[in-house]
Amino acid sequence: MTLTAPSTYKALTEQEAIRLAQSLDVFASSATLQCEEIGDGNLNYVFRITDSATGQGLIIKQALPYAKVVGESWPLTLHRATIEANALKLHGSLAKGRVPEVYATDAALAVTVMEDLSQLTILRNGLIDGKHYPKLAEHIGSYLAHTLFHTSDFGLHPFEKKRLAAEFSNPELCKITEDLIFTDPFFDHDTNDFEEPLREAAQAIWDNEPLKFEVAKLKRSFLTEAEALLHGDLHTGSIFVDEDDTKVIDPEFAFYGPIGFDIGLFLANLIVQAITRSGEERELIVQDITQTWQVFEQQFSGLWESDGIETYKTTTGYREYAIEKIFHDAIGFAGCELIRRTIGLAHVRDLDDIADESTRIDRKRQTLKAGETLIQTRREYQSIKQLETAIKELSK
Ligand code: SR1
Ligand code: MG
Repeated sequence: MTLTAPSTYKALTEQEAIRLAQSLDVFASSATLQCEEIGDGNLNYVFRITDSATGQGLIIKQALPYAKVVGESWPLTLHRATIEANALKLHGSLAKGRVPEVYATDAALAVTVMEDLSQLTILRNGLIDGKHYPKLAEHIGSYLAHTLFHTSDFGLHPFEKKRLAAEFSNPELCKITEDLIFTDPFFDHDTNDFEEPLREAAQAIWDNEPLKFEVAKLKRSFLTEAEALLHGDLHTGSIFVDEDDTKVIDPEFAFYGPIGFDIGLFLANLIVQAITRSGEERELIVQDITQTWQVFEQQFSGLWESDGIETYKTTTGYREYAIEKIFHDAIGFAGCELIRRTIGLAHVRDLDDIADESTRIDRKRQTLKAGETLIQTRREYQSIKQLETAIKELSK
């Protein structure tokens, strides 16, 4: 689909977003279109355009030349819109049905036009409301297995893999993750943000040299291990859901990195939910964590057998070694995500919206403790059931 757009960047107004939508071959020329800016993320504008008569809609997402969460003082590449659109297309071809359809893109305007998913709910919002999504673990486990296997050297010719790694070079967005997940929360840095009662716990992290040594190793893995094309920011705000469907959105942080990173971020955001819930509701989330890993492991192993191209794929122990590395990396990355969501720059509503201060601080202390434990003990877990037991203990 062609987009008639100016050839230079300009932040769209709602009226301009409507005009852009009218230039696409989607709505009837007589249609009355309405526009609403619905972006609640940290970085972009998201316009929903709707035909008032039919209810038919589409999404126009536009990157801003700065990080919306901080303002114009934090400039940010517009190229992330192209990275996001291309990652959506590639991941959508590998994990069928799990990603919104891209209708059109414009690199100069940093715009992606895509499927409207407003019949679904952002997973984080649904989870905070106490909902449970029965297909979530199956869908995300499968999405992870297919996107990560088929973009790795296990499933892709090395020429194509290196071409993709170059295409998805994303240094500015990676630097955000390097700083906000792997560095700043582990030092007394001015980007950190936490309530005063957490200072002692934060200081204990900054003083914990063995912990920081482990985080340094995880950061090095993130910096250097180009294993597969990651989503790069797979938290529960990057997923739309309902009872039957799951769609992964927002891969603007996509790049070639360690396979365990996407898995770890997703699991960490479920662990936050396990910590904020109790009883049967907590049990359901813990089961989702276990099932996500089990589905990932089973399908990744299946793809290894059916589609693997690595000559060593049948060498005794190699598949188990590769999967164990992913498991231990994921647990460590989950630990870093738990800590940064608690004392770093970018928080989560799951914790911040707990109205009662003493409960909120207790839950945040638990999240920090869970993060530290997972980072430091990650190599001790030999099975998902062992990890499940630890998560139950840490979230009590
Ligand atoms: C300045 S961006 C802050 C966070 O928002 C994104 O969703 C990423 O998680 C990033 O770390
Ligand atoms: Mg995002």
